[in-house]
Amino acid sequence: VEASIPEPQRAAWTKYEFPGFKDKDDFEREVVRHVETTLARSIYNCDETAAYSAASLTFRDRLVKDWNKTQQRQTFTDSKRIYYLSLEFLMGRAFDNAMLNLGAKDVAKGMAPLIILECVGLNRTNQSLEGLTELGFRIEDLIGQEHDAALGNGGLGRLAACFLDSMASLNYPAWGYGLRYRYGIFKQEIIDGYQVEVPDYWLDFNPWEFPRYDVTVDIQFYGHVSKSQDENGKTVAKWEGGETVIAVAYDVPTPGYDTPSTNNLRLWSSKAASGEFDFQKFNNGDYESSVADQQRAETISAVLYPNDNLDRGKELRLKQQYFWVAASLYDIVRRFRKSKRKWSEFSDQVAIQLNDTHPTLAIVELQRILVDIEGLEWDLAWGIVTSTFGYTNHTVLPEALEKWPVGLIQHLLPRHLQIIYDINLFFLQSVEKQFPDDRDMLRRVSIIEESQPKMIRMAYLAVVGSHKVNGVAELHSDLIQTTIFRDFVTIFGQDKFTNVTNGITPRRWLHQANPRLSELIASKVGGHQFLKDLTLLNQLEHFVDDREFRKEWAEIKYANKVRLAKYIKSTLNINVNPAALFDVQVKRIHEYKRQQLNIFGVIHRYLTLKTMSPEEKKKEQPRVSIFGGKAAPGYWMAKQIIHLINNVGSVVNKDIDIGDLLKVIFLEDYNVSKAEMIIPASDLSEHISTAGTEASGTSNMKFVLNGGLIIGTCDGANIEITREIGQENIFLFGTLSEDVEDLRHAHAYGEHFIDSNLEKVFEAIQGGMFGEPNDFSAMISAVRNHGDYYLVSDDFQSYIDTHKMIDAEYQNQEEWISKCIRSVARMGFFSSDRCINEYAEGIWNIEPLVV
Ligand code: GPQ
Repeated sequence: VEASIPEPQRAAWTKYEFPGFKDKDDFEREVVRHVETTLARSIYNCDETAAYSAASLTFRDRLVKDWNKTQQRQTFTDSKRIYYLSLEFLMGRAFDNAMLNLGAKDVAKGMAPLIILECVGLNRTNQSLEGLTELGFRIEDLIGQEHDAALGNGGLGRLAACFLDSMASLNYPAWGYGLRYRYGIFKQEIIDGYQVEVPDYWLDFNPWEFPRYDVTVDIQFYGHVSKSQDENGKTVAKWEGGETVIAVAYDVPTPGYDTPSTNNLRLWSSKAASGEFDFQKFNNGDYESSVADQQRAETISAVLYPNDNLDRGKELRLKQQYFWVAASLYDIVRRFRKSKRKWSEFSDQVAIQLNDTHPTLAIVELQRILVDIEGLEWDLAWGIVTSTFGYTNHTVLPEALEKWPVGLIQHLLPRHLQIIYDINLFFLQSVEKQFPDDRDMLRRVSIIEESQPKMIRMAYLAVVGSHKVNGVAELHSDLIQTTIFRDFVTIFGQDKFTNVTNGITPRRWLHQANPRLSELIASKVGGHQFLKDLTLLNQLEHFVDDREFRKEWAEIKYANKVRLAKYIKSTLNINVNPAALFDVQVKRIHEYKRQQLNIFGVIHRYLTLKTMSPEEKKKEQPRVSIFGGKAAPGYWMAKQIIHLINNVGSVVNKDIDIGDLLKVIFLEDYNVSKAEMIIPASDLSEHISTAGTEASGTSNMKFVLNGGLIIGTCDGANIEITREIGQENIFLFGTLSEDVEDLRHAHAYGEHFIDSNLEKVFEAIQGGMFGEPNDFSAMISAVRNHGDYYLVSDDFQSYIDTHKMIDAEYQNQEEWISKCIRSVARMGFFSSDRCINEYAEGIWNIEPLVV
């Protein structure tokens, strides 16, 4: 690295290299410096926001050093890099994570009294010891100042964030590429029981991003293609005209845990090519249209589409996709070019992973660059393309599979449409050769769906253009191979398809979210090494019967529940008993995830309690049913579900007959930071999707890792969690995925039985017990009259039976705690480190690079 600095200057550069901070004193000095100079505030009038800012900037300085070193090392060793293309990165907060990953949180904690004292202008000497201790905890308040980076909808976006953490922690040279939305996922407010969406403007002060105004890419849209012959008689295509928008890079350092490796997440922001605005128009008095171009350009990266597991096919979304993909590929190719290697070595240097089909245009764009701009032969280029890309599928739900109208692509990306047609032509020709007698096969696997209008099937394009296709849990990977990609398995062979079961980072989801549990575990398994090798958790099995250990374990869970109870009190003014069983379902609201099944079960519980005598009630297990999650703004049924949950809560929570036996809570605005508080407080969590619909689920892993048990269906990663922790430690119920089709078919032919317990629930709703019955008639009708696609009625009885069993088991706290401890001990498999290592070895062919 040093060799790049000319000899005469080298001494000066190394002599004055920024030292960072080493101890508490250094750290405090840096914080004060940032308050005084960077923020230009007096240390005596700075508030918590400023204190947060200064502390963040101090950590950021440390991070930047590691980040620069990492990038330099990657450049000079010219190592293969993995580029993770994702339209969503649900990062949450960065400050606490940076402190923990740098291993310097204790240094910061030690100085917390200083920050706070100076900042609120208190006199240190007048403070009692108690006050000091109390002030020392205020680091949590500083953490609370940070706005979540909520550039994602749910599991898919959070998975990308966990992957960044693992890739850095494992020292893989990796870049994330995404969009810098000005508005992340909306903030949810609940007003009169209804969801209301509020924009999430999060960029007021964001110390974690670095604008790179010098790193820009011109992105072209619309226009036309002209074809001509070159001197050798070869046809060359030229994409001309149209409009240009500029992509500006914003870089976010992503630190690994206990390693200097700090990778880069590059987010693109859109900006008008014509500079500020059109002065000509402005001077002519046409102010509105003078800013229109600028606004139109900036609109591209303005807002995250708030749909989860749904494709809405909006033109602006397609623009976002191409804008981000083209900027990222330009950047990747530019970096490759610097190495002066031959194009045939491209995939030795570059691996690109497509997080779902959203970045599938990258396949077409790389082919375009190689053929149209670099002049490579089609077949050679296509070989490079397919060996570069890997594609991860995250759903089999038909409404989520992306399709774009041919006409729209023709209009927006005329050259890309031609390339897609050629890719399809060559693909179908090879299929025809392979299966000459199967005409229907061609229709089925064509990238172009011959519908009205014709549509481009992005998942098929992704499969054809990648060398590996993976699902995200075993069941899901089996399902894609037998359903949506079945023909492609026949064509390409089994080897192209694989499974990589999802994982989660134990740094954020245990160490950061549940620090006391992390410390307790560390004290038993030989320190914090388990955070880097989660299989070390298995040593906890030796302590299942250790009385002291169990006691502390239970205390920690209780303390986490108390914290959540306080939060519920402060936000909703509802008292919940921390000794009750906390039963949690937090995730996006979706019919397939079946929050409706849960709330019907809660209503059944309420009705049952209402029929009980005081003596009978005494034997009942008190429960708090906690819900949280956002509905896509246009998803009417999901909003009805939220409404029903809230209405049930407002009836049940003030029913004095019921008291602590049942409380129903809807937590507003579920997000990453709230998850960090809620998950450690759960006794039981619900992962109850209709079998075969939830590709994996990842919060299921987080809940178990934090010492909670699961009620779940045989779906997604629940199945592998069961395999790992043992079926005695999980409450499974419901239809198996292989029976789902038959049941749906049977419903369609009228063989549909709704048992009396569910009938009673429906009657209560329709009788107006929870507000205007018409508000919920569609929900009931979906089950009763419209085929019950999600099999709520089929699974209802076994669901409530299982809950009954859970009540009984929870009363035996000793046995319950044993189950929790054993489960945690067996969760090692679900680290995203394991998952990333599998990608690295099986798909990316990439090695770690220690900085
Ligand atoms: N997932 Cl297709 C999303 O969060 N959003 C989406 O649009 C799609 C999938 C989830 C999926 O529902 C979960 O089962 C997975 O655990 C998660 O992706 C990560 O793979």
